[in-house]
Amino acid sequence: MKRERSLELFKEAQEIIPGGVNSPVRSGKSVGMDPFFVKRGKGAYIYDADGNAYIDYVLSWGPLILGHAHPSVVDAVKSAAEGGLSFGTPTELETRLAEKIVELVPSVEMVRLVNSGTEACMSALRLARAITGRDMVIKFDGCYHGHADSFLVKAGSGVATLGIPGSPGVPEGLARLTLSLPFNNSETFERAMDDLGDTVACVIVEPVAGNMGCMPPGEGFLESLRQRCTSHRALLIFDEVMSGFRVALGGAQELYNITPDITCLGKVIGGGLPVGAYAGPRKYMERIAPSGDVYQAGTLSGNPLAVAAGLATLSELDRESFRILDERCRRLFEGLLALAGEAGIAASINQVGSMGTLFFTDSEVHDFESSSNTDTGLYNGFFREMTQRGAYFAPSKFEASFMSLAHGDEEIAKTLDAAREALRAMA
Ligand code: KE4
Repeated sequence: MKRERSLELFKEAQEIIPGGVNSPVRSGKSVGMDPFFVKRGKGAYIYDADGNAYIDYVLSWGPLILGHAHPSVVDAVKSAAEGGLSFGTPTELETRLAEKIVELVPSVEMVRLVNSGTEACMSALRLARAITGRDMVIKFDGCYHGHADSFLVKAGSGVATLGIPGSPGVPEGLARLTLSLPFNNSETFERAMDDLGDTVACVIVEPVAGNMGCMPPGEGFLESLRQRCTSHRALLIFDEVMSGFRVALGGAQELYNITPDITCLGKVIGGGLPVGAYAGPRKYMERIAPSGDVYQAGTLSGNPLAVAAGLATLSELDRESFRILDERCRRLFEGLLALAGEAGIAASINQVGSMGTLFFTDSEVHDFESSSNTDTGLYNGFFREMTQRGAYFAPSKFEASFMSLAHGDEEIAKTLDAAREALRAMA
């Protein structure tokens, strides 16, 4: 597959954009392959600057649940644009999108729209600290909540030691207010809450994690978070930026029947344009300015084009959509697992709704440590072999791959044919 034009564009970009990309994971650094530059997308496919076609399993990292350039989304954005791009005043469609989110997400009575998942999570954290008057945050290793300082924290040396900065520029003093614990380990979490619970403002979790590969919650884990947060009067924040409208119509909170105090959303609710949201019961959300005293603001929050794209996307989704997505995604990943077995390559899969990951390991993957221990070389080899054959999976073993409603039987068959050859070439 020739990629001369992408290589030229990448060289140019690297001169004036850090790493040549506007978000690190796009660089392909972790899979040892320079990125291709995309010119357009349609349905399940993207087409690069050299005219190569790929079945897209990244889907802009989750937002495109309907596939690329869905007619009703494109039409909604076009007609919004004809009326002007941004006003900095309230517009009716923002209320309609908030209404849709309230209708579909069980725990939500009120919504504040922002521009990204990062903004949603950092604002939810500020709200939780204001409501409880406490500073401590508990998160989980391998979960990603955007790049706000309080979340760029590595687990301390010992399991229960306070956080250390996960990036230069994050102040020690701030990192120490975040405790990062092993995901899916209820016992460690409960011990930490017994010790610190009354100083904890919130526990934030990806209820189905997608930033250490796809990682479903283990038996009783979410229940333990809910129970301990209630008993210690800490807020439980579900970061559903990725799992929202991706694992079920009502997100992971519907799928696992757990009620969080605050929900963070993004990706699908913008349909590919920049929208994030944090949401929850009225009693909490009314604390947000200007109805309350917790400040948060944004020039382009609720932008008319972004809201039009999000509303058009959500309006196409129903419970049948998620039955179809789950069936197809399961068929794809079970097919990949079987082909790895045929090639004599140890593998395991995690799949929930329309997201999944093929891990190269002979054991079950249930947390960040077991995900880290999977074979990176084999994953990267699989990624490169599949991309060469026109199937674009997540360019990192720590990312999830996604399907859209545009991925049908033909795409699954073509992908499994490519995987049969790829895995044989790797064996
Ligand atoms: P954004 O600020 O990137 O819109 O959202 C941050 C975020 C928050 N919460 C979860 C669960 C997320 O997955 C994300 C962002 N996801 C990454 C991919 N794992 C976005 C891709 C990127 O960083 O370029």
